[in-house]
Amino acid sequence: MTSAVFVLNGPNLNLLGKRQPHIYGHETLADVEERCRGQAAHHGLDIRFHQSNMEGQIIDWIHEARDHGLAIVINPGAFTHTSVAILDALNAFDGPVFEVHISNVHKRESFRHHSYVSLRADGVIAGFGTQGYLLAIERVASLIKVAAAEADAVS
Ligand code: CA2
Repeated sequence: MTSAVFVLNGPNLNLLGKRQPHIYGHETLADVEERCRGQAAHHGLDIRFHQSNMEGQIIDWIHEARDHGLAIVINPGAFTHTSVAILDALNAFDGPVFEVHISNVHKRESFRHHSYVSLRADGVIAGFGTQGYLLAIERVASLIKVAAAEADAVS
């Protein structure tokens, strides 16, 4: 059964707000989760918010989203630039996928300029700080409203 927006976070994002605030800001991941939940609730959407430092765990959550996910918002962390396995898992998910990066990866080292996940993502947000997560949820909500209006129109 499809019911929630999956917000997935990759390695080291558990350190958000605790190190490197000049790059990633002062908010913790718990703060981001709370804001995402508020934004989603405003649109009547549920959230499943997860973080893992393990590639396989992220892949398992993507598989879970195949049955229970309306959309995936993912900040894959450094796996963005390395993981064909996460790309393959996302390719097996049918709904919208939005890739979020807190920092502007294109302004950083060249190894951050390539993303495997972008080959699947329907949209990419980078450099908007943690607000990027909220913008992605906003986009998911718009897509769901349009789909519901189209379904109404044909019924
Ligand atoms: O800008 C982003 O959101 C990134 O996905 C963050 C990844 C990085 O490898 C990507 O190139 C861009 C790193 C996440 C590490 O997060 C930390 C947060 C605070 C302190 C240390 C690491």
